[in-house]
Amino acid sequence: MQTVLLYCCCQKKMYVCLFFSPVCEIEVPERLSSCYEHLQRYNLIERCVSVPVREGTEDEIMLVHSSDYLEVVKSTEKMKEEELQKTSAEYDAVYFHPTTYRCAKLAVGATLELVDAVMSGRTRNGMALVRPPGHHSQRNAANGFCIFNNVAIAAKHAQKKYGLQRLSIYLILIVDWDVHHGQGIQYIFDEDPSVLYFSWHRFEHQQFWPSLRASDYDAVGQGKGKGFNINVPWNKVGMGNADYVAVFLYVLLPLAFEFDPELVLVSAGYDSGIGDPEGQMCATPECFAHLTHFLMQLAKGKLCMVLEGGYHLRSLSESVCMTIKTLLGDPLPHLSGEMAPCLSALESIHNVRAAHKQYWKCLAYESTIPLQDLSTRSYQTGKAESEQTGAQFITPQEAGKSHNDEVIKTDRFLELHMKKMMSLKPPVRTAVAVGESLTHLLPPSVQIEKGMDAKELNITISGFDAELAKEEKVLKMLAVLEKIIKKEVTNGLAKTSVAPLSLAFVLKHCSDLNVQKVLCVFVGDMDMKIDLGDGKVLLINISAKQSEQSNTKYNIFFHWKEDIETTTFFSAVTGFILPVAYSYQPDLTVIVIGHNQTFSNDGISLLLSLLQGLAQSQVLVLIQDTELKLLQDILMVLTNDFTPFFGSYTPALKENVQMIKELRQQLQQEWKMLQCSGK
Ligand code: Q9C
Ligand code: ZN
Repeated sequence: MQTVLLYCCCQKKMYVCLFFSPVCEIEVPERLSSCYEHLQRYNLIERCVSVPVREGTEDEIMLVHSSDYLEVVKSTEKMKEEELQKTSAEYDAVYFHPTTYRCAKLAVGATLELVDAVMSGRTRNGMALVRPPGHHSQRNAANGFCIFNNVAIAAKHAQKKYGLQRLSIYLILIVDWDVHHGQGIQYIFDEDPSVLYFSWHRFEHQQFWPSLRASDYDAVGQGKGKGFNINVPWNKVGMGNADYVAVFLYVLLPLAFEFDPELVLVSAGYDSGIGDPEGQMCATPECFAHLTHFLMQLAKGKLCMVLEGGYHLRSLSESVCMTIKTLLGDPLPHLSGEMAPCLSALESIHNVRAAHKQYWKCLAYESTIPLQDLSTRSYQTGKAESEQTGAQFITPQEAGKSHNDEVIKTDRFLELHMKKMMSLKPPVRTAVAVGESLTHLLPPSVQIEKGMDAKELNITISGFDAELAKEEKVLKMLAVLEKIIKKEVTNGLAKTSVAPLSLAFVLKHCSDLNVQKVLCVFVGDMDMKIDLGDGKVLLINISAKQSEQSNTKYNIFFHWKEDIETTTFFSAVTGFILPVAYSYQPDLTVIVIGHNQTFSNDGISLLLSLLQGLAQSQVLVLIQDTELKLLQDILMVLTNDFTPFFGSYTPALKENVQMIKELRQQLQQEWKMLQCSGK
């Protein structure tokens, strides 16, 4: 399965603003050519399938826009400079050029080709690199550099073409991570419950463009569409990786999984990235890899990225590369910086959750009191919070001196960062150690471990364990582990008959090989305790049995009460396990899957899939003898051959939600990503 790339290259050096317009001077052709050059440099072009672009038709454009407006745009094709300027002035922050109409049609067409490639199953996912952007444009108006609403047209097109075929409503999720509010998309789907629109945006209590009341968190949709519009206002600049990940974990992902879309469209603007003059935010390029990875878990991986904003050429280009690399299934990069969301972000998260409580089961036990007052107060004093700001790298305030200094600093930072990042890709994805009887059932892409001898492995286990360590099974398992650590493979799986003992061997070997931080997740009815007290191992025990042991920072027991239906412990994954894991930032993840009757294969697969975002995707799965289906599901996730469906959403038991809440409170000083409220 592949990733498709659409690139509107005909626009090079053509479609520019011809007259003096300080507002528009950042929207330039180099935005696209720079992305393309970076993609070439990292050899990503040849790894994608390139599809030629076409013009969108008038009918397609009129899925969203009025014919009157279409005629206005069409008429600009023949205009002279003066007229162009006059027409441009009729809209907010827009410029027209004689090629605007043609380029805008190509942007629509490219987006639709992308959707068709993904919907037809010809490809798993893809990205359209287009200009002009679309998310501000409205039925009757151009706005904010946007002429036609590419993503909104794509949603209507997909519903028309693929919804009717199946005689059912076709649910679509639109994620708008551009730093501006895509008010155009919000207006178009405001009353439509079949399109869930999510947008985060620089807002600063309505001071920031487009300064609309309708951009705040309490705009939840109208009429039948109530609950299907999610706005996350950023009331401060300087938001960074931790803030973005926190919003995904606590707002977008729970709602998106409950919504269960069949297609995900992303208004992928990169003005929310570090160094952007419009956004003034601090998220690094690798953050977009993680956001992409999260979204790949939805809709069986049917994910279409469409470029919107992004005006710092280097930041934009590197972030686009990270996005495409992730779509292709490469290992994820480390997220840099301390993982702790800032107070202002926590307030926004709290407020959105409160505003949506009545529409979503996953928020049923939320508090309802908005924190507007608190937030307004901190804005009025205008002071940055002392303990944590979202700004882990370079805040505009910090750089302070001159814009130029800031740009240079950001550039140097990006250069260093990307060098590391792009070297990430072992030739083999998955190594497996299983008994002979199973090898014929393995997918062809996996490397079957033949086993090394103890000398090669440098095992220094002595005494009691020495004999056991010589066993073939153990040796094979350690060989897989060693390949992961040495980055010869990305991940691995080993069957084991005694999981706790195997884990002990694994941890000993990790320590010998100097792995600093190992995240261990135990799933099943076991009761493990490994608190070495040095923080080198963090153990999360997920069990249906109540444990006698009490929680410590590095030894966490997670008692998931048995459900009548098999539990997809989704809320535990996004609400607890991932926040702890992202706070810890491990170098290796070991997942042990024991005997259990409680947890569904879907739940386990989803957990594993999401944990691949950590530790540069280096994961070792130890699996105790269980059914073959689970083994196959796990291999499917590890090899990334295709994206499974992780089951539909079942709301968690009240006891379980309560348990998560308590654990979160208990541990949120230690693991900062567990905070999800500004209270
Ligand atoms: N004083 C996109 O990123 N700024 N559009 C207007 C007016 C316009 C951004 C400032 C920013 C438009 C797609
Ligand atoms: Zn933007």
